Amino acid sequence: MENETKNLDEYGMYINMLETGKRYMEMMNKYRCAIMEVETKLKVLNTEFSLQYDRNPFESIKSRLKSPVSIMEKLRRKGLPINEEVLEQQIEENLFDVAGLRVICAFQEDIYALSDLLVHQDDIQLLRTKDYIKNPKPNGYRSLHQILEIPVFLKEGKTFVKVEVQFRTIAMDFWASVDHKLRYKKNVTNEEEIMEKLRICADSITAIDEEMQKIRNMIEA
Ligand code: 0O2
Repeated sequence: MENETKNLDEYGMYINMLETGKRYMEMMNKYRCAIMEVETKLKVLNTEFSLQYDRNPFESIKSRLKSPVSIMEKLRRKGLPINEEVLEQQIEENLFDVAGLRVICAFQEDIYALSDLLVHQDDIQLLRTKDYIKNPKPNGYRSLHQILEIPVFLKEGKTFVKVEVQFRTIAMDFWASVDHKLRYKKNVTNEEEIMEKLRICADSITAIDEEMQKIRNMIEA
């Protein structure tokens, strides 16, 4: 493929463009604003929940802008042609997680309650859902991923921006962050055994999440 033949200097040139080019800084700023919009919406829902039900549906929110290196790696992984003329368009049309939020909830039921309230707001369009809670990945990964499109109002007018929101429980987040760290360990000889152990841990964590949910339901019955 054309992009696979590009050398590292060219790759570096695109990273530099994304880091310092005015056009790309403006593009990244749209994603930054979109993160702020969605975060505010979630915080508003959290406040309303705590007034009505005396509990917070989420414990914390983390957000991040995808780094230029990760953007370029993902475009390459998707096999998309990379050149200066189409770079901005390739990013906007094919990468849905440049703006990313991770919402950490105590209980599984709150994940669905919160995401339902969010995606039904009339300025939000839900573009895609990947429910890795109902359909876990083979390695045991669980999270609800949703791609939203929201309007961002800039001085030159309204623009629509895609944002990825990942919802998971505290326990799922613990598993995913340990899994993420282990992925970067090189020269692992017993990879299959480790994968199997991680999958077993993911299943145990799910069993605990389900028990915790039952306990809350008993308390609130
Ligand atoms: P980072 O640094 O977390 O952003 P698509 O968006 O459909 O084009 P993709 O990216 O494969 O393709 O979509 P998917 O599967 O919905 O989501 C990928 C993201 O989910 C990853 O982001 C991780 O954040 C998370 N994720 C998915 N599977 C796993 C897993 O097995 N373990 C862990 N720890 N996280 C996972 P990135 O792109 O890896 O990077």
